[in-house]
Amino acid sequence: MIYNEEFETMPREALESIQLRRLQATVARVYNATPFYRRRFEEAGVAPADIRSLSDLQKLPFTTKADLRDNYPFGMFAVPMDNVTRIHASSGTTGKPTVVGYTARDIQTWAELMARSLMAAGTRRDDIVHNAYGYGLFTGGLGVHYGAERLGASVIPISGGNTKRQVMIMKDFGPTVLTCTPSYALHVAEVAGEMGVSFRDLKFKAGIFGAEPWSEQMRREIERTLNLKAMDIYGLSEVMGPGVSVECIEAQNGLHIFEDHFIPEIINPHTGAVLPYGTPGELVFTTITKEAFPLIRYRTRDLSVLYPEPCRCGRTIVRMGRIQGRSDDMLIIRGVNVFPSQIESVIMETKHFEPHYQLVVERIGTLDQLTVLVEVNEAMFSDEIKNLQSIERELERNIRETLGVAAQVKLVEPKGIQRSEGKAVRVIDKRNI
Ligand code: DLL
Repeated sequence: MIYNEEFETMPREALESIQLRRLQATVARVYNATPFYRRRFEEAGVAPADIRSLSDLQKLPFTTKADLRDNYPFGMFAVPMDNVTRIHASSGTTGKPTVVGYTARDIQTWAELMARSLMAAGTRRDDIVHNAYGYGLFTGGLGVHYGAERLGASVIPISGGNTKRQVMIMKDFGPTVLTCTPSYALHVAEVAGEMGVSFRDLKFKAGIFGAEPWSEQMRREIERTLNLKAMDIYGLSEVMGPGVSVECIEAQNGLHIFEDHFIPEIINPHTGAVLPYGTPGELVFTTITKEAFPLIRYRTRDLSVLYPEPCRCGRTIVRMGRIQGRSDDMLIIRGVNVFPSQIESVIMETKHFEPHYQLVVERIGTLDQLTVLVEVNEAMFSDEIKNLQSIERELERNIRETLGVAAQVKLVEPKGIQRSEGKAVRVIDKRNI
């Protein structure tokens, strides 16, 4: 089902003419309201009047996370503070958070796009949404919350954490849609198991998971253990929060980007050159309706690919492939580039393992050493040492053969890897310490 038929299934030509009009308005607005953009545009020798077609977008300079940091906290807002009704922030791994602002209208737009997302992923008005994304500065909790309300579903604002209580509420309230990070979904399932509660007896039909990278193999594992259909939702605070793109339940073939609000591009992360549809690279977004915090050509660092063909669900908006990793997550181990999600795929394809792992990178002398910590279950852990060792060697071989990288595998006892209530920590990089 489609929440906003008009905009989600609009003929491309009509959509593109709306995009151009909105882009021109946004560019004029940021040029006049935000000294940062005026300076940047002047440096690039471009003025709002130069944007005459959508391809002129390429004349505009990129915006990066460093620009946001330099203007911390509110320097890039394009409206006076008395028009800002909400502030969110995303905690970076280092230093200050990235701060974003919303006007009342921005919040309305976000609610609409989240309503579209939830419906695309299979949510209906009579569903009960168990929303275990964190409420607070993180955009996940409140983003889903407003969307579920806009759609007319019932929302349980449980937030993350206190997992046993979550399981009790799942049993008693009978929610039908679960929203949280994929890693937390697995953790909830594990705690439910310990409490003697099976997901087969719960009422979930779908889970709408995002906010962290996850592989196709992880999706299958979640679908198996939680007995629901696992849908992928993408977004980032800077651009809005969750609801920038989402899979549709009909085709589940890439994530539909709400192009009447965001213009996506894919660029070569090294040269900045715009790449054609179908070529993988770094996702760049320009927001064309946001008021408080418009972003021009924001480099997300997320790696994906765009597919323009219309989907059989009827949506005409472009689709992006599952996020393949972040360019700044890429590990270079003795010259070989690897993304944590690729290791995850190999782990999940090798039998024996629990879906809990962590990658540790160390520098020994001048060489990087990658250690893969993977959990095994109770039964296996009490197995003979030599069997465990042969399982370790098997995974090492699979990683080497699939990714061409030498890793050391260490099996970890059950629960040996820390569980997350939000975004899982998959990589521990000891090289900078
Ligand atoms: O994680 C917003 C969100 C909340 C998305 C709930 C989906 C669900 P940030 O905290 O700013 O915002 O983190 C954004 O998370 O640049 C990606 O690297 C990663 N990410 C988000 N969704 C996905 C996904 C939210 N479906 C950063 N797959 C982004 C892979 C994702 N990575």
